[in-house]
Amino acid sequence: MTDLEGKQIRVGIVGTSCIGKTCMIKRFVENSFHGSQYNSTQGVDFFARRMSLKTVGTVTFIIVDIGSNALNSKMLPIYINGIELFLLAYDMTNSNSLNELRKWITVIAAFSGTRNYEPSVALVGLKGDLEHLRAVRLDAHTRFAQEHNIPLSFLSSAKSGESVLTCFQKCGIYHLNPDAKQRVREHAILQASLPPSKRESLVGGVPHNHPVLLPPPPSKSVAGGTSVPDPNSTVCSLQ
Ligand SMILES: Nc1nc2c(ncn2[C@@H]2O[C@H](COP(=O)(O)OP(=O)(O)OP(=O)(O)O)[C@@H](O)[C@H]2O)c(=O)[nH]1
Ligand SMILES: [Mg+2]
Repeated sequence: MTDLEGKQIRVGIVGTSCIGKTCMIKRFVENSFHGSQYNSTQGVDFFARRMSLKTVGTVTFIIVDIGSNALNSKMLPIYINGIELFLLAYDMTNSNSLNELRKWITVIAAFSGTRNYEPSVALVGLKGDLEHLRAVRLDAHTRFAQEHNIPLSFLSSAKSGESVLTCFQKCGIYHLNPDAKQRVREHAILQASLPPSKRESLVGGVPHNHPVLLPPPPSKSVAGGTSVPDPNSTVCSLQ
């Protein structure tokens, strides 16, 4: 691949049904949110967005939206083949959706073992705008991430747009910049070794004073359902 083409990263978003996976991707790719519609994803859908990342350059995110029913499908190995970054998603108003991620963690570990490569993994709590309905406390989120050695975690909302762009940016930098990856891992190990009262809290989707935090991007940040079509975005589907 030439410098002109830039880098590519294949991202898979997984989790149980109706937790907001597709909405999060659409917020990232199209900057849109259609709250009244729910069409369960069958098989997988593909989306793409190209953007520039600090310290990395131009990156095309190929995003595989994996329907929750894929977990029991014979096609699963094909759906997740080549995914370099998994976003393990749950709905923060539904504690069962966090527990359900254990199944995906087992699948990803088994698959990576057979392919001899290690994808990056991030934990993403969705529907962050529904704070009044929260069922998963921040300490449960953090404990889950530590228990499964997940170094990156976010709370986001497709509805408000909070932390959606940040999540993809930071995950992209983590995956593509070895120095950033090293710093995040050291930080995660340090955090895990501290007593809970000394750990950084998660605010606005990312840990405070995180070593690879970048300032939020100035222009493309999102708000309340506005749709800004992006010429660098595209979508297709495979079922
Ligand atoms: N309040 C709120 N609702 C959301 C948010 N994201 C998604 N929803 C709603 O949650 C429902 C499910 O959203 P989807 O994105 O289709 O869920 P999914 O995880 O892709 O579901 P499957 O394709 O069945 O696996 C829809 O009714 C959305 O309107 C959010 O950030 N805030
Ligand atoms: Mg979906």
